[in-house]
Order: sequence, then C-alpha cells, then structure tokens
Amino acid sequence: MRKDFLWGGATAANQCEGGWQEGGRGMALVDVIPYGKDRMSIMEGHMDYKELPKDTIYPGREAINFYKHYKEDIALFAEMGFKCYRFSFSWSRIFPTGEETEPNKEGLMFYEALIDELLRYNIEPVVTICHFDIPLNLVDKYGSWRNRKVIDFYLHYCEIVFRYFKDKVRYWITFNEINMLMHLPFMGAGICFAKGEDEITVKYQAAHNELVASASAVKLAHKINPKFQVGCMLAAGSVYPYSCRPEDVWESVKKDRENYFFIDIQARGEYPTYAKKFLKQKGIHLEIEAEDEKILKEYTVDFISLSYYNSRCVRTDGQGEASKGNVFASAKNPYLECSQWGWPIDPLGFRITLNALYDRYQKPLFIVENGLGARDKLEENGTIEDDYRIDYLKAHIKAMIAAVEEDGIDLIGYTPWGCVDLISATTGEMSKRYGFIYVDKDDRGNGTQKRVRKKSFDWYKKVIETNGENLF
Ligand code: BGP
Repeated sequence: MRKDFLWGGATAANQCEGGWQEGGRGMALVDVIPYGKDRMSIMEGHMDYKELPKDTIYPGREAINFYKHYKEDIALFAEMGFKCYRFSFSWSRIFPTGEETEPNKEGLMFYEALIDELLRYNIEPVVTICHFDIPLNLVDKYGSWRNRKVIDFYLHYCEIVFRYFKDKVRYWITFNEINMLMHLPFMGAGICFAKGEDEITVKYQAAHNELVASASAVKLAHKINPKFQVGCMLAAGSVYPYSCRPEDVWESVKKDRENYFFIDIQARGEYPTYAKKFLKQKGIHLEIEAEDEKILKEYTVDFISLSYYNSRCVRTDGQGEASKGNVFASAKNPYLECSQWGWPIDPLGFRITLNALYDRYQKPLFIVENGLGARDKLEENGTIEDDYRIDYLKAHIKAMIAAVEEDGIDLIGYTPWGCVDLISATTGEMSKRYGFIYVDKDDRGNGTQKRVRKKSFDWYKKVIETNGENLF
C-alpha cells in the first residue's frame, strides 16, 4: 500500500454527536427519528414525525455525546495511529434553521476545535457535509430536497464552511450515500410523502436537486481552494444474478444501474441514456433548469467514496428467501454467511465492487465505510473479545489490498465505520456495534458512556503501523 494511504475511521454527527440542545444547534432530522416500531415508517417517509407518541425515544439526540467526548475519542483514534478521520458537520449546528445569512459562531467554533484537535495529532480531517441530515425547519417549511430552494441553502452552508476551513480541511464529501434517498427517503433526504403523492417523481426530483447541489458545491469548493478534493459517496455493493438465467443477469444489470445512476452523473457529468429512457417510460417529469446540465457536466467530483457492507443478489423466479435486514431488496445468497443482523458477509464481493467502480469511473476511490455490526460483551475483567470483528475486517482488508496491489485500483484510504460505537442508522440501536472502542450505553439510552478499548483496537493499531502488511 502506498506510504500516504489514509487509514482511519468514520462516524457521522447524526449518529454520534448528540448535544442536540447545546451551542445554539437547531432541530435536525435525526432529532425526530425514533427508536422502536415506528422507525421504519418514519425513515421511509410514510409516517409524519409529528404523529409520534409523547414517550418516544430519539436516540440521536444524545447519541454517544461526542459533542462532549470528542477530545477523549480523538486521543484514542490517535493512539490507534489514525491517519485520517471521517466525520460530518451537523448542518443545524452551523445554520440552526438553515435559512440564516450569518452562521452560528458557536457551531463553527466547535468544529474548529475538533479539527484543531485532529491536526494536533496529524490526523487528516475528511468532512461529510451532509450525512443523513438537514435542519428540521427546511423539512417543515420547504419539504426538504423536493424543493429547489434547498439547493441555495445548502450552497450557502457550503460556502461558509469552505471559507472557514479553507486551510484546515482538504477532503470533502457532498452527500453521504446519496442513493439512500431512494430507499429511506426521510432518513436519506428529509422527504416525507403526502397521501397519494407520486412518490417516484418526488424522489427523482429530490435526487436531481441534490445532484445539482453537489456539482455546484464542487464548483464553489474549487473556486475557494483549488487544492480541495471533493467526492461523492455511494452505498455500494455489486448486485449478483442469483443464477446464469439471462433474466436474472438482466435484473442484476438494472439493479446496479439504480445505484450507478447517481455516480454516473456525479463522476461523468450527465444523465446516462438508460436513466433518460427510464424516466420517460415511467412518465416522470422533472423540473430541470437551463443551466443544470452545464453545471453537472463541468463540475464532476475529484474522487468517489463508498460504503461497502455486503454484495446484493437478485432472482426473477419468485422463489427463495429475501435477504434479511437489508434496505436494498435482495435475494438470499446461499453461499454467504450473515451477520447477527442478517447482512451477508462477502469479502470477495468487496474486491468485485471496487473493481466494478474503478472500471466504470477511472477516478480515485475512497472507502469511507465498511465493518461488522455485532453485539459485544463487556467481560467482568473489562475486556471485549471481538474476534468476529477482527475476522471480518481482516478478510475485507485483504480483499481491498488485492484490489489495489493485484488489480491496480487507485485508492486514497480506508475508514471503517463507527470506529467508536454509535447509534445504528437503520435500527436506532446502540447494541449494533461497529467500533474498536466500546461505549457503555444501551438501546434505551442507559449507561455511563465510558469508553473501553476492544481487542480489535490493538489489532487495528498494528494494521496501521505496518501499513496493512501485518494482518495477523
Ligand atoms: C450506512 C450509513 C451509516 C451507517 C452504516 C451502518 O448506510 O452511511 O450512517 O450507519 O450504514 O448501518 P447501520 O447503522 O444501520 O448498521
């Protein structure tokens, strides 16, 4: 692996920061996403958060209180030898309603202190501008990303942070898992549907608006600092045909395209032919302004970042089980074992996915999420023996190294997800843990929030120390 390879870890404000009423932060999307039975309907945009019962638990409001613990957590990241750390800004900490002209100084100062802390340890900050997040006011007042006005609010926010952190941050990601908006529109993009609304048109309109916002952010970023590296971000995972039946193969091509659609535009600069045809055939009419095409074409991303948890699989014979626990509808792949949450485990699929993306786009890749969500047990002697996590990461890192060294992929870095335990996006649980660092907190919010090093902590430290050569 190259000497400057960015080993690190990843988190996001919505799932770790908390401090929802501190430092002048405004209400955010995550503050109204509940724990429990209504979570899915809310995330899918099929239930209005205002209908939730009074005693609802909102795990993201406090999360692991990174807002207060960030120094301690960063010290632990430094101890593991992190070269970079991916995190996100909370938009409403900087613009409480999203509509202000002037930013909330306290919010900017918080991120400045955080970034300075990273730089003190020579850890490169990688900032996600929008990770499943938007000020709640923009959701209530404008219907979130379905409305073009939100593009301007987003760009104003970008302009402020690009200028403020001009000399301190180099890597920026415009939207986390941009394709998630098709599957969990409220969590992904703040979209809640009215009864009887034409959902597919709303989703593609919101996608178009985000894509224009993303390209415009690239333009702005390069104007402010030509050294900025701006990336898109895909929830990746190649789609396998269940069999070599041509129908299965064709279905897998179509399913892959549903995800590539976003990156085709962000990396190649235009709506691909298949997407234009699809929109036409479905009678989806989008509001596209005259200059949009030009912006999309001229301001493509510098790199492509991605999350990879598993491959996907499709079959068209209507038989067999569905793969559990996955928001991407998928058939169960009989060759793969699954995690405790039913997510398939497929390290070779990682190499396949990286190759597919690199073949298609020929731009540097950055793996900004990967990992195993598992239940951990804090032993009486204070240790956590998470060998299952080490096994998962080891197999995936081997596949990643093969993709780089044998297949020739240009890879910037690797930041496993939830390097410190945090709230799960899909389930809202604390017990679905990814970290090298355990956080004492349960699904109902009880616990001391004490941080404890897991067995994987020392293992990952050695991986970084040896630049991936010593996986043990
Ligand atoms: C991705 C998100 C993350 C993260 C991760 C793991 O979709 O970008 O925010 O949470 O998946 O998913 P989960 O938390 O549901 O296990």
